[in-house]
Amino acid sequence: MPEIPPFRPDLIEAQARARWDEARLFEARDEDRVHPRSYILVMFPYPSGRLHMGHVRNYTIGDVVARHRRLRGENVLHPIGFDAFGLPAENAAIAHGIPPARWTEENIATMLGQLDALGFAYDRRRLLVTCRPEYYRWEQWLFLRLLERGLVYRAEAEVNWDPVDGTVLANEQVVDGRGWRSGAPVERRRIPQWFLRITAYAEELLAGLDRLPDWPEEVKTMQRNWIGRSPGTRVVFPIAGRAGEEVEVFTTRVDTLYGVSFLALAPEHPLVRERAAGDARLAAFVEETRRLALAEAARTTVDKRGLDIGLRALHPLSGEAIPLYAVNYVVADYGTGAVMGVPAHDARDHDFARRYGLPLPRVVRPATTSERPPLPYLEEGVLEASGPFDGLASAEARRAITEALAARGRGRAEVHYRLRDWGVSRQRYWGCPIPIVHCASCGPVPVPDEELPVVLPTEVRFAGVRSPLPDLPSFTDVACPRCRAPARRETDTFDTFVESSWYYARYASYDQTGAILDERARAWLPVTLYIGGIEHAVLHLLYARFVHRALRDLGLVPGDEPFAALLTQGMVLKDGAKMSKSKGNVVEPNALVARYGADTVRLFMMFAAPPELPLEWSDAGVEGAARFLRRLWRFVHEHGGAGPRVDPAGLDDAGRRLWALIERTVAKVDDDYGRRRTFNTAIAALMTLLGALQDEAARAGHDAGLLAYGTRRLLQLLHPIVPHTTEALWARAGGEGLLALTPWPVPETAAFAEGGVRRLVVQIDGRRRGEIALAEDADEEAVRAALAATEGLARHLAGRRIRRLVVVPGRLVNVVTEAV
Ligand code: ANZ
Ligand code: ZN
Repeated sequence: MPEIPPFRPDLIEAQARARWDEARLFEARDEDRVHPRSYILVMFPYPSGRLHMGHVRNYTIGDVVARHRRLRGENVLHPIGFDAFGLPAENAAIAHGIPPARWTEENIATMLGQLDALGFAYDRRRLLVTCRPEYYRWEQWLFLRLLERGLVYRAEAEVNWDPVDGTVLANEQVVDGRGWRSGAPVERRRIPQWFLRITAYAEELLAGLDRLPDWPEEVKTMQRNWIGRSPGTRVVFPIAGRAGEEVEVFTTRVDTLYGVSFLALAPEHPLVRERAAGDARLAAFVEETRRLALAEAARTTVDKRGLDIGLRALHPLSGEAIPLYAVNYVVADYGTGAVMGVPAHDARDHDFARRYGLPLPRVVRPATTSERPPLPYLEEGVLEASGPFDGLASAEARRAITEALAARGRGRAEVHYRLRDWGVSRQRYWGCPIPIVHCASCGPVPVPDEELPVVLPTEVRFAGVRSPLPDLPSFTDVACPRCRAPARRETDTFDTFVESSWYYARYASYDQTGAILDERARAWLPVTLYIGGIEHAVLHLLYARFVHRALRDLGLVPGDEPFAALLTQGMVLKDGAKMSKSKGNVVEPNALVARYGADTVRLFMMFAAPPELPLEWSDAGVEGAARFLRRLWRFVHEHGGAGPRVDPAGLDDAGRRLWALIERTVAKVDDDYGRRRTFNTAIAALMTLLGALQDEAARAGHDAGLLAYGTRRLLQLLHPIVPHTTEALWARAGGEGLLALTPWPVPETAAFAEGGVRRLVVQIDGRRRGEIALAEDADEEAVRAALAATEGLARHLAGRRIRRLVVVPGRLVNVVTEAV
């Protein structure tokens, strides 16, 4: 027996990759109109400088799916890029004086090397880097189109202001309420910023979720809650003694209208501001609550406080006088920024009314019992003490009361959303410049298309935290595009979520210099399967769904949704905790690949857990994966080989059983990689198959042909997971050419036949091309499957369609084909 060469991942992996690269296997074919297309997309990384295990898991899943589909004959688009703008590059520049552009590009080069070393089958021509002008110029172009369509506006919004460094801080730069560099208490300031009108699509974004059956339920629920559709009523309360003035509230429980005992206004409400001007106590209260800058969530848990602002409102139906309070638990930017206080039926109002001794009129009682449950009673029920509406059920009462209000011009039905418009301005340097010029006489003026891109200067010096852009006259000082007077360029840059909201489309038209997208985007989209972390369930995925609709309305992309199916991979854990730098429990992919080779890492990752579940890191598991590959290596070298053709009719019982196992495994693994996406169970089946082949090899009187055939099937099926090792073994197992080019097997169903099996000669277009095994009672579908599954035949059928199929029982299959 010839000596078995040592298993050297470092050598065979580089060799396999060189052969694939030479064959340009992974380039998606834009022109191919014959093969079915699929677009497998993984969430692109931030170029931090190194891959972490979460990336490796995400990208291995994508790679297995992409390779499997390609082997099945699909034309697969599987690209990679970098989400390259963002704060860490700026922080590195501040800390070490390296320009963000250089830091970023160096990291990208390093990470591309790491991705290569893992054997990911990307179409590298399409590499997309969002901080390069050839990418972001189209983002600026898109922003201007949205502006034309009324989907962009400018409004004041609050930012974190560091009074010592004299700059706006990102949320991540505020630590315990203080600036991360200065340590000064951070203030809230209102400044004008740019917004994208995502709320214009709120209803559509919500309804679209019902048409995404291949998205995880969990993600859809999170998006529904984020959008937060809330049907209710707008109610108008006139102000006593002030003709024509009124306070409007939004309520989802207008059935409790007769239980109102006060109106609660946000401290930012115009009426509160007006009253505060002449009331020092009120002014102090407003100032204090505003400084607390309570997030919406916090306002529900805060200790409820308020101040009577000295005005009375009139109940819109009963005419009763109601006090007005400025309170700390109503948010300014939801509904109307004012709430009708119903202490008997709302928990927050209840707390408040108790503290200030306000009445608690009960107006809803349970429908089913005569008991009076304790207050606050939050359920729906039947109305009482509600004038003409007594006895109505809550839902009915809402309709009737809304109608009565509408008839008096005091209200109407309205739908509100929790979703806010998307603030895209960042007062940061390392981002895409917003293509606007501010002119003293014309106001904000769009940069003309011919002047795009507005290039971000990369030769900049950081003196502290502040963005260098506002202090760079070569950037800021421009002529107004409209009136030519001296004007100033916008120095805010885009939120980096803007780049990631449309990159999936640009991969299709990656080299298009004349337009943002072209007909290739229409051909490739939507993404067949999008794979990434659950942490992007809301913002990124919602922004991309919004921008896709905007692109659709510009006629640039097909359909309503960017991602037909979504897979959210589970976290990588170590000792039960998330693997992360801050926890100090990181295993470096680099070091692991250097020690074991990429295939061991890939195999462990895919075997340790199904993709959606958390994966517990285990050194023993990695060792186990390495052992399996060494076992495979030895086995193929000992027993692999061309072997004689299998004659199913000549197999003994044990042989028949092995053959059936081989074919069953083909069917199972295909289903596991495809429909079920349970890569771990596929691997388990393949481990069983290797065991069975080893047993067969040890059995006296085994069939050498069957063993060789089974070994080739094993390598084919393992290939998407451990592509390098199987490629290196393919020739040794009697395979021809590149394994990565060998069509995916189809199970020979004859192997499962209860009765006898016959060998039939196959003639294709008049020539004898080989033989197939068929069950005696095989139907036409089984014949077709057997043709596709048989090594050596598929080649003659590639790119052709079967026009006629004639089976001469027991002897011959005659196939006539035509070109497709
Ligand atoms: C009276 C009432 C009685 C309410 C009752 C609830 C129960 P969602 O589902 O979130 O839309 N609300 C309205 N605007 C608010 C604001 N700016 N800040 C804080 N709370 C606000 O909830 C709508 C309900 O939240 C509204 O219905 C209002 O309180 C409150 F038994 O009005 B309700
Ligand atoms: Zn002007």
